[in-house]
Amino acid sequence: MDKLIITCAITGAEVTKEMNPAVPYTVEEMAQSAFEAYQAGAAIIHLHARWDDGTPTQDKNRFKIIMEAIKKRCPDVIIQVSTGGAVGMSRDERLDVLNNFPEMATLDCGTLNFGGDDIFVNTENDIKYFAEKMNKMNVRYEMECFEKGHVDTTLRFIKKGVIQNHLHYSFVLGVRGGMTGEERDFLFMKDSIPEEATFSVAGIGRYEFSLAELSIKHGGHVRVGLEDNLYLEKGVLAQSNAALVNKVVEMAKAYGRAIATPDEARQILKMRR
Ligand code: KMH
Ligand code: ZN
Repeated sequence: MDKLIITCAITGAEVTKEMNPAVPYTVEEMAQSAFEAYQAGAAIIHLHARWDDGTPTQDKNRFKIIMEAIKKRCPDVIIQVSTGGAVGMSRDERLDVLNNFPEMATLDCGTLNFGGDDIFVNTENDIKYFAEKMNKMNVRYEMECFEKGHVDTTLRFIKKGVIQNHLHYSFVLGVRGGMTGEERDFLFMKDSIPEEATFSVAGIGRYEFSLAELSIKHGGHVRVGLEDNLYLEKGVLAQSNAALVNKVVEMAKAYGRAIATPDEARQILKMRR
C-alpha cells in the first residue's frame, strides 16, 4: 500500500468559534493551525478563507495572504484551495481563488441538500466550467463526491475528456443531504471509481474516525479537520486541528501504514512541484 496521505481541512465555511473555539479565522490563526497540523503529519492543507470575524470569503487577495503565511511556516506543504466556498456563492466568486495559481484545488462533482434550506449547487455546467478552467490553468484538482451519483458524473466527464488530470477522489460522507458514512457506503464509493484512481475519505461529524480507519485499511487516504468534525471523541471538543491529525497518525501506526510527506504525496498523486 502507498504511504498514507493525510489532508487537514482546518476551517471550512460553516463551523464557528461558538461551536469550537479552536476554529481558525484570522491569518495568524490559520497559519498556526496549518503549521501544527503539518507538524503532526498532514501533507495537504484543505483551505477555505475567512475574514477576521469568521465570514467565509473566496477573495483572492485574502487567500493569497493566508497561503503565503502558511507557506512561510511550512514551505513544502501542499495547499489545496476550496472552490466550493460557501453555500450561495456564484461560480465566478468561487473561482476567484484560482487567480493565485494554487497547486491544488477542489472540484465539487454534484449538487446536494446541505441542511435546512441550504443547497450546495454544482450543476453539470458548473462542473464542466470549473474543470475546464483548472485544466487550462494547470491546477490539480481533487474530485469531491458527496454521494454515488457524483462519482457517476465524473465517469461521464472522464469519458468526454472534460476531467483530465490524475484521478483523485475525495469521498465526503455524512453531510445531511448527502450519503451517510457507513461501511457499505464507503465500499460502494470505493468500488465505483476507476482502478487507476486514488481516493481519500472525509467523514463528517461522527463518521470522521470510523471512515478514516476503513480508508487506512483499504489503501485509501484520509482527510480530517475542524471543517468536518469538531470532536476528538464523543463529547470532547478537539483542542486543535493537530489533535485530529494525531489521532489518525496513531491509527495508521496500528495498521502499519507510514505517513506520506508532502513530496511523497505529490509522487502518489502524480503531481509536479
Ligand atoms: N462549504 C461547502 C459548501 C469544497 O471545499 O470544495 C463546500 C465545501 C466543498 O466545503
Ligand atoms: Zn471544504
